[in-house]
Amino acid sequence: MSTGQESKVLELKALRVEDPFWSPEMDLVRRTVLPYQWRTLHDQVPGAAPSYCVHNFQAAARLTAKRAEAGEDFTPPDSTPRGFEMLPPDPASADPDRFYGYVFQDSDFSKWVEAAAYAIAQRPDPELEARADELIDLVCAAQQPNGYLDTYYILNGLDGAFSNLRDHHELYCFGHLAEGAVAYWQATGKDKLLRAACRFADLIDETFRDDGGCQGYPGHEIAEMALFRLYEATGEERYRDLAQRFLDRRGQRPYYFDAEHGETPAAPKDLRYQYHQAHLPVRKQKEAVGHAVRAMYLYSGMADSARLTGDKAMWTACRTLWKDVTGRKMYVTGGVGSTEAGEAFTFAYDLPNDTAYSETCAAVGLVFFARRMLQMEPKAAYADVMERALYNGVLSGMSADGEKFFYVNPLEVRPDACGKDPRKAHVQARRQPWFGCACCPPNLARLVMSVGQYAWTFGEDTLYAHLYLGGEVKIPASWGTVTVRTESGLPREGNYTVRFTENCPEAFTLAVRIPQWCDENFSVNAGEDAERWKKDGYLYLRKRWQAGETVEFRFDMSVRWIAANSAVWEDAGKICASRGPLVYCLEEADNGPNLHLLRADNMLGDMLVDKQLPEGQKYVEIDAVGIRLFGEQGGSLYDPYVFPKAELFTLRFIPYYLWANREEGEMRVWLTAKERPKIQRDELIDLDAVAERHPKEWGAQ
Ligand code: FUB
Ligand code: ZN
Repeated sequence: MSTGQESKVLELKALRVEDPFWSPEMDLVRRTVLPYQWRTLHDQVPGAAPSYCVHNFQAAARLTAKRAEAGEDFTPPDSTPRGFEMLPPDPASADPDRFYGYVFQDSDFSKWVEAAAYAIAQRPDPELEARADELIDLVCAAQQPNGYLDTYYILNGLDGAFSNLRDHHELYCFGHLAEGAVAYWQATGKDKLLRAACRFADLIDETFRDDGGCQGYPGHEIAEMALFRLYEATGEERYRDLAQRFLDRRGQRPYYFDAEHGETPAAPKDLRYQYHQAHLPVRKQKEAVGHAVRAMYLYSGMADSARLTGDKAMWTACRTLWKDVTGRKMYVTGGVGSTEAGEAFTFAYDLPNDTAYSETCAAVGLVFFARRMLQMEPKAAYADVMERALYNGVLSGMSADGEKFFYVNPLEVRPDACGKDPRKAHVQARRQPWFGCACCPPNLARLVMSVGQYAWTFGEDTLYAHLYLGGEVKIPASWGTVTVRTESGLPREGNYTVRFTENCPEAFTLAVRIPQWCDENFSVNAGEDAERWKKDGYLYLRKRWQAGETVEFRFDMSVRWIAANSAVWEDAGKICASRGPLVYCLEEADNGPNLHLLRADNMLGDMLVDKQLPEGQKYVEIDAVGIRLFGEQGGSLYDPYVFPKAELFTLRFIPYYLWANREEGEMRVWLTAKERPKIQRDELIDLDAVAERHPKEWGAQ
């Protein structure tokens, strides 16, 4: 099945980002995050949780060399799988031959190398490339002759390989390895890591064959989308088929994970299946359940499957799941995952702000899912969500100096509660230098460095602009290459310009998304003689463009006050500020303590103020008229109600992604709206009259 509108991701080298907002973010990753992550991989950052990633590869490489010397039957000294190895207090006291850290520690390398690849593709960097090559040599030296490459089992006993697909992460580590390998090959032309990933993929293909092979599938998804990517990069159909096999097996009964662990089967709604999205066959899944990152990666793989295999039922399932995630289970920041228990989805409209999980990786995963949906059908609704997650739930994961990170991204924080309330033990008021489970920072880094591959895709003689980034893109058209340069003022200003640099001998289509947040208030200049139509939130302009021709968009960037669906209990009666793609929040640093006593005024007037953080990030602050209540309700815990005293107050909102870059303090995204005006008893007799007298407040129909 084809939608007839499929589009492709641009080659890494076919795009360059030069953008006042994204270039500094990318430079931050290049200059600070990548070197910092490299040092953490090597356990060289004092005070940060050790990673043991390089340690484990070194130990595995030594063991692999010993095995090669001794012949294949060399047995490591202790081949009993040991379960998770607790981190020793200090890397210096670690046994050099043992595995430490989480079972998925290898993936830290793969994500780092993927981000490094994108950095190199944007701008040659011999030093970074040399570091990457050195690490790649180490990783490849750990690979077994049969292609196996996971240090946990190499060091703890290969006889246990693929024996705990549910909890251990070999297929997850493989997935990240394959993604990193493809990116590095595309960026540098060097295929050493790609060959290693393919050898591992070949072993997995053989191990998991239908006839007589292991019938399992990944406990933590990602291998699916990684295999589709490997297939697209190499053209090797076995990788596509293996990905499809993994998707087809998930949720089939009897449950593989029960058999693997000798557990008694339970009903599909049992959380232990839902956690892995293994409760139902994927085409029958209608609701997002379980671990949010796993879910996002699974749905991304499903969307790839729909596009690359034409599987109609798969596509229908993707659309249904998309609606459930984004229509009922997504925070206004694009974060997903409402509970710390299982890092998971809960139920529709359950979006608590102060206990939110909203893992950075889950927002990253939602961006992956969104881009894949867009590749199937260019609908602005997908890009709106992609943009929401990217500018808010993803970017909030990194500090302005690029040295600290959030794993959990709450929408409301009261710092004293974080340390005292076990229900909020996962919530931090400050970003951390690193994590023992360091999935998020490198995930964020690889996404930021490849943001261009989310901004544009291309179809037949068509360029789609989903996000507004400045830069240059080269698109293959039927007659040759079309090069366009773009400029963007977002998210500060609403201007976006596309300039054609050469004559197009034939008609070519430019399709630009009209963002939901501009409420159709936009102007477009030039391209007047172009054939023009609107479809699914994109404006299409088609003509034989001439060199130098520009198309200029200007989107309305007024402040928008947003309310959540009234089924969201936690947000009832509250509003949140947004401008362009950015969601805003209140911080104690600007508004003083007790943010819970602030109320939005009915007639929020707003003013935009240019600000800059010491790290250089420029942003637009929103100042709006609000009200501060005095928390002087009696002296006892409970007293008779008195109407609260209040004063007018200037509410200062900053972009959510920049919160927690100053002194520690309270933060909240949703603000209680001022109560309705008091009405007289006699007014209640005639509700229509009330509405007439207070049209703004009571919305007379
Ligand atoms: O299990 C690997 C990663 O660690 C997951 O994606 C994150 O949620 C964290 O649990
Ligand atoms: Zn994470």
